Amino acid sequence: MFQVSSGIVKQVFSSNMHYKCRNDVYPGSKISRFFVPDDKVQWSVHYDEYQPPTYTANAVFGKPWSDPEIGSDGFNPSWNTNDGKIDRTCGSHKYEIDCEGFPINPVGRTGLKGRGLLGRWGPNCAADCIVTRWKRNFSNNEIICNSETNKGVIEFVAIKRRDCGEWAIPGGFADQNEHFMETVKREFFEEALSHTPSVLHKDNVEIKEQFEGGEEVMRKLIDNAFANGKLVYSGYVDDRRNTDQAWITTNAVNVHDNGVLFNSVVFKAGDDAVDVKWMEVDRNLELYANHKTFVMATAELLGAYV
Ligand code: RP5
Repeated sequence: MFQVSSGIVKQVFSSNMHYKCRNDVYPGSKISRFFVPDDKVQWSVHYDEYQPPTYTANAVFGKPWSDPEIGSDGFNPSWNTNDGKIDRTCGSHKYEIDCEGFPINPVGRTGLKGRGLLGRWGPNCAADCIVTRWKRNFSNNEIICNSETNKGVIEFVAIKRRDCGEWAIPGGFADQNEHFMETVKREFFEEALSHTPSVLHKDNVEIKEQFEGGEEVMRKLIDNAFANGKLVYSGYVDDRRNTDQAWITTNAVNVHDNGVLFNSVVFKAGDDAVDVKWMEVDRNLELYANHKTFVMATAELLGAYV
């Protein structure tokens, strides 16, 4: 269905560390996580004192996008598999299930049990897109190069998250049965173009005005650009909502524009985003979760300055 070429696929699992889901008050709550120092993150290291609190936000229960409690009648999740509706895989790595039937965070301790704000036990599949273009000189349209490395500089579309005010790449959770290429496109339209698929209709006046050259043409160009997207990262996200028993995974896709397409698009923040802009790739970037890793993998793939 989708031709997804893989660039540099980076996977972050047990050999790596997570930071953003430790040692803080859990978002949207007053629950403090149990303190987990760096050297006690890995499950293989004994931490006899470890007694994390359990928390699942009320908003999670009974939603179409959330699981029932572990042990509930009729709830028999197929861990580590994609049953066609819900993807419970975690990249190419398998996660363990404890003796009480709870999936175990593959990176390690987070200081909290339960699901927090996440709907699924174990992996919660998201998808992210890194829409890039070369940074060009306005006067002669030449690519601007970094003076030390002489490599071209790229810019990417960043959104400011409504929940925490941090800059991020556009992304969101996959709907049931949804291929991640569909998720990235949908999320990009929702967060960076302020349009949900329901209003992406060819007779929509607002979108016609937004796109020079006609909405139909622009839709095709954007579809083409996304169809040529390259998978740059697949795996664990160091998200502040992760717990010992529920965590976010993503497929991050690069959509590179050689300069004609997204220049004619007026970005407008929508849905979970309050702002949107082109941001330059730089070593000192600060982004939500581990989105910087995905952006850096993209720059590497494009042979750009990192
Ligand atoms: C991150 O949270 C993912 O990388 C994705 O960008 C995002 C999904 O959550 P929402 O933006 O839908 O809250 O972990």
